[in-house]
Amino acid sequence: MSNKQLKRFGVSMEEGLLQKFDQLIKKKGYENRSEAVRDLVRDALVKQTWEDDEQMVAGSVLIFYDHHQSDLLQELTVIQHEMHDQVLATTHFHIDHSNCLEIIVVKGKAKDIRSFSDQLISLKGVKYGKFTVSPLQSMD
Ligand code: NI
Repeated sequence: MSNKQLKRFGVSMEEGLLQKFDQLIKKKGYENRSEAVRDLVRDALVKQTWEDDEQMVAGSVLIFYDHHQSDLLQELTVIQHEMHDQVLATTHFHIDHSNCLEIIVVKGKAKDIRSFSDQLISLKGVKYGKFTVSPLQSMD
């Protein structure tokens, strides 16, 4: 039996909560409740994967920083070299005279990727940092 076969199930919820859900669906542009629920379930599954230390995950670390900050470029390079097996690509954008935006694509065990991401984002001079996780395979 294909696991892509659609199964129907009933969901009960308070009227007020359902109204808010329908408003959200409209705002986000979903065709129907089913598609919105599927995305919520996928999000929850990816989030759970991310919490399991040994799970393989892929994703990207986005960091925004001032390249004039002393030692920062050196520290960014050292941390990325220490994780050379997990870093798939790094793209650097010179946003203006001082600021840089860097996107680092990574793949590895959740615990290693989390540690890598935390190290980069917490560096002095990094003004904003965000990690986004992606599933490694389709969750259909
Ligand atoms: Ni730059």
